[in-house]
Amino acid sequence: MDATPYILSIDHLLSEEERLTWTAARDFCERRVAPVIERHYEAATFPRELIPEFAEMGFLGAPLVGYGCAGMGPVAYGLTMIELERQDSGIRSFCSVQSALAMWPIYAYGDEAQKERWLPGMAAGETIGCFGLTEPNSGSDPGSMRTHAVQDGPGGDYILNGQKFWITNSPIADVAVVWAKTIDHGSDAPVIRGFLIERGMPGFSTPETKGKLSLRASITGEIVLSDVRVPKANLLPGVRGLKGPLGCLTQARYGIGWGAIGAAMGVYERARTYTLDRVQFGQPIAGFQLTQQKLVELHNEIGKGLLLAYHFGRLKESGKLTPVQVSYLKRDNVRMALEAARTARSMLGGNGIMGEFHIMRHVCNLETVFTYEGTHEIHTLAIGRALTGIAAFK
Ligand code: TGC
Ligand code: FAD
Repeated sequence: MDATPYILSIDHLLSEEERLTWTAARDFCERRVAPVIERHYEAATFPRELIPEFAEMGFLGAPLVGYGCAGMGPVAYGLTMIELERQDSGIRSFCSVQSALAMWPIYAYGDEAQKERWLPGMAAGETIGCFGLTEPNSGSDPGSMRTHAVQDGPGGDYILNGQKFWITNSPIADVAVVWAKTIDHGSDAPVIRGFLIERGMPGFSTPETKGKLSLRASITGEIVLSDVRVPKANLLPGVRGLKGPLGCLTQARYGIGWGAIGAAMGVYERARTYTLDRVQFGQPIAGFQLTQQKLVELHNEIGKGLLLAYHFGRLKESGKLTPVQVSYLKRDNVRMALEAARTARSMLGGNGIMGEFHIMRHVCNLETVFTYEGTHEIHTLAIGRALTGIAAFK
């Protein structure tokens, strides 16, 4: 009997261009990422050799228009995130950080000189960016950050001091978008501003964080700022306040809300294949009712996640997507993917913990995805605030 892995199809809802983008991304990821990812994960290394190919595929700065970027629509962009994360959340992370957290703030808040200086090289994968918001004592509550900038000298340079923690790509970054408190001329209240810190600036260092048991194929580090002198030209002029970094997070969380579906698809498809092959008690374990129930739950949850992402993708296209809708997407699809990965792992029995079956890696990765870009709890509270009008963060 021939059986389909998916009953729901969204193909008829996609444009020809979106379908082609999806197929090309899947083909690329299967050819270039799948064969090397487990090796990199075990060695805790990132496949840097693939960066020029990510650029060629248009994955870097994908949704941006001009400056060498692909100008993908929100749905096409989401579909590429699915394929990257179907292989590994760390690979999707690399592309998310470059596109949504490093390039997007320059694109949205930078002046023309900053855009022309940085964006083409970043789209080409020649310049790597990172995003420094989290600090050792400031995670879910970024408004409590201590990193600060003080203006100094006739040229209006800034002197930055502080430490950022858990920063994806910082050890390999050429430029870091760093958020710091400063006091604007003529004001006495500190305000959060964005700064472009360049590799090589004295006092700027990015030690690597070792020992992660999750997202091992992604490089994570700190940003240490010790009296770093930053020219005024490196201040992002277009935004003031916490809405600056939160605006970037809204872009990145949107991509994660799609990417998580890819991780869930990957583990579901492997569990389906495995349980059709594996025989116990004289029949394939996919023939047991309890196994079929698990497959059906995984399958149906993926379908709902995809429809949610698609719906919000079309809203984004029309410029109507709100931050709380993005919280809804990130929260629900990541929870779904993490639960799917744990269930799929159990369906492979002992083999479920082995690297060669590619499920345990997703379980471990999704623990990070559940936490970064706003924890599951923080998104719960953001949605709770929208539903009740009461902020329960404090
Ligand atoms: P709140 O008073 O709500 O807002 C302050 C200002 O920001 C605006 N705003 C947003 N703007 C855009 N997008 C959003 N999602 C926004 N949320 C709020 C808001 O309108 C307001 O603007 P204005 O003009 O009135 O000043 O701020 P709050 O202090 O109450 O905080 C709310 C809370 C807790 C939801 C927020 O702080 C939060 O999201 N915390 C979580 C922090 C977080 O997500 N960190 C992520 C770090 S980066 C990362 O994890 C990268 S992982 C990289 C990878 O993929 O590898
Ligand atoms: P905390 O904020 O200390 O939270 C700990 C626990 O308390 C969580 O369960 C949280 O939900 C809960 N909690 C906190 N406040 C509340 C509340 N009000 N109500 C209920 N529960 C609450 N950051 C960057 O800036 N740039 C990056 O590139 C980046 N990359 C990352 C890569 C990795 C691998 C990881 C693990 C993290 C990364 N982060 C990055 C940081 C990430 O965004 C933070 O870890 C996350 O925001 C949570 O902050 P925290 O770890 O300090 O946890």
